[in-house]
Amino acid sequence: MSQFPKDFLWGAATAAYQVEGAHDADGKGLSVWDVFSHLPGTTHEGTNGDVAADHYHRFKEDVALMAELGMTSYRFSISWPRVLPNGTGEVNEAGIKFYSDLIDELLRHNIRPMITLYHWDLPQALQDKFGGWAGREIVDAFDEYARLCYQRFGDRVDLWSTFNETIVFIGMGYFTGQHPPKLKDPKLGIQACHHVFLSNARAVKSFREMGIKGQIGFVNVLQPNDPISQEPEDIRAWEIAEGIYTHWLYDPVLKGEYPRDMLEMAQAAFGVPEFHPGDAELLKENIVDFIGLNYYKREMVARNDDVQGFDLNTSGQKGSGGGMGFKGLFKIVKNPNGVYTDWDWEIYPEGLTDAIGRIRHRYGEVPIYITENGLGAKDPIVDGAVLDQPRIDYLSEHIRAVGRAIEQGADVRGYYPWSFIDLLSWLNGYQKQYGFVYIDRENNLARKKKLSFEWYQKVIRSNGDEL
Ligand code: BGP
Repeated sequence: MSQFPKDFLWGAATAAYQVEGAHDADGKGLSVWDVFSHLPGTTHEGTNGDVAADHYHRFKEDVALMAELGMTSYRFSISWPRVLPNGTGEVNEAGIKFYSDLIDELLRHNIRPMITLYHWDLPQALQDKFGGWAGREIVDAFDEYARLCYQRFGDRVDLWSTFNETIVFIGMGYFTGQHPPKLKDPKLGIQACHHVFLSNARAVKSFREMGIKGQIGFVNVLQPNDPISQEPEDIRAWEIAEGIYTHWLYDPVLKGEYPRDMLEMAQAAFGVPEFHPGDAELLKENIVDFIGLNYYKREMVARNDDVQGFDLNTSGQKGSGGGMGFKGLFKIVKNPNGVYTDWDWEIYPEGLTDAIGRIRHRYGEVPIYITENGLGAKDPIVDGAVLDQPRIDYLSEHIRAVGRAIEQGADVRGYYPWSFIDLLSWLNGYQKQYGFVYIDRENNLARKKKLSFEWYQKVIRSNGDEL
């Protein structure tokens, strides 16, 4: 008997910049990623999302494949500059129509849409106007954008999340300089992060004020860090890492306040975040309905004897760089006994059960969706077939890990592997594949089902029994 509830959602995820292409079609404005990826030396061999999977033009074909796969939900993001080319003001009706048609197509196939409002493609116009997330004006701009989306799509969509992985777009954008806006300025980064939390709270408030029927959440990547040893210095380093990776990112949206120890540390070191009157109440009154949890890997934490104070160098791993400016207080090290992917991400399924357990321990019984989980690999093609057995192994172990969390009593409501189709990996181009569907980039972006497609079909059909 399956541990998964009868109405458990079996989905898959994508994000606008990584899948849509059509980066300047039909009145769309440029995003910070459209600009950044065209700067020399920013991405793997200069790859960008200009075309990506061309999902913008082929969404009907893609939704038909989702239906064939048996998906009951699809997590995708809206490109802010596609619907509001300047970030605020004039609406691009062609952009609205694209999402509206996509939603209708999904519903026609009984696939429940889950929308992410912000998956990193900020309108460049807002970056230029007031410094993007670093400017307080962003809070009003985001609210305007969120309201537009609720108004146009809220009649048909009942699962929403505001932000995807703040630690990554703020950490890599403001601490390590690997993402737009390419800064290494922790003070600004912490303030920008505060604006993200305020924007989330305002968008949650609007969602409720507008009476949208459904739930709204916040998505973080959660790598349960473990200390490399039980020595007190490593344990202390791990506590700080946990404070930054988890408490800093979930407390403001689930408890409506910052973790006190981390807040004191940030204010002592950088004098931020700066609060305006009403900020604390706004956070307190607008906690989210659910959390989305993205999980790929574990990271091991050790004391950092190499640097004094703050170190902004990155270990080269996404999500580990920067550590919100406190990386000097710990470092990420390799697990000598770990199993790693070709991109050096530790494969550790137990970590997913563990991550869910840590959330329940700190925040109680909050509904959880696993909004991303997957294996990035160069899939072998043998006689024309895409044989991604390692992906099947990875996903089945992680689904088992979700099942164990449910057995322990966790309220997990859905699972969205990353990703439905092969798409752009932000800094790694198209060579790091995640999809159930392969895209032949030499042959007019033809879609081809991988071995994992058939496997996931069975998983869904058996509600997680046949792994
Ligand atoms: C998450 C992002 C996704 C996706 C995934 C895989 O952090 O939310 O957008 O990119 O990671 O990461 P990568 O493409 O770097 O392997």
